[in-house]
Amino acid sequence: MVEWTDAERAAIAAIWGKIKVEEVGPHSLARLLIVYPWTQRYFGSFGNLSNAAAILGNAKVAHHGAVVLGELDKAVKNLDHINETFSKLSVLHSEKLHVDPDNFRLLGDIITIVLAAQLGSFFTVEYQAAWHKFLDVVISALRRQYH
Ligand code: HEG
Repeated sequence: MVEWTDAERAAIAAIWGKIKVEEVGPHSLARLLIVYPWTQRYFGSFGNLSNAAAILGNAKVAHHGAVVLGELDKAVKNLDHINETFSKLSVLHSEKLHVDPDNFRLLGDIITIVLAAQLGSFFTVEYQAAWHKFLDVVISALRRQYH
């Protein structure tokens, strides 16, 4: 069971309040596909992913990026029950989508980089630490149903 300090809860809420899901989500997924090209293999139905410009301009990537990031809202609102919140999503990624779980960490790191660039000095080291812990718990919940 994860324990959160009041400062961590406040930091996660403050960061989440600043995140524009429709901007950060699409941009983060596009970066994942560009920086780690092997992740494209899961998105064969998304059309043209042949170069960075195509990925950045791909409407399916943008839409899915917003869906993925938007899902984190559930974790933010259920900090004490993240495993249960994501148990079905974990089964989906493991048994149906067969996503290598290492990719969750890569996406988490990319989201953090995009946030740092967008939030600038607001993203203090204390905030980064709380955000990193939050993503770690989310990632561990998504990995949970892998076996
Ligand atoms: Mg996943 C579908 C969330 C990482 C590949 N992902 C989904 C869906 C959600 C979601 C909410 C839609 C589920 C549904 O339709 O019922 N994904 C999600 C989160 C994270 C994550 C919260 C990590 C923070 N996903 C992730 C990674 C990959 C991936 C790292 C691959 C590199 N997701 C993936 C694919 C689909 C989803 C291929 C199906 C997309 C589609 O065909 O529409």
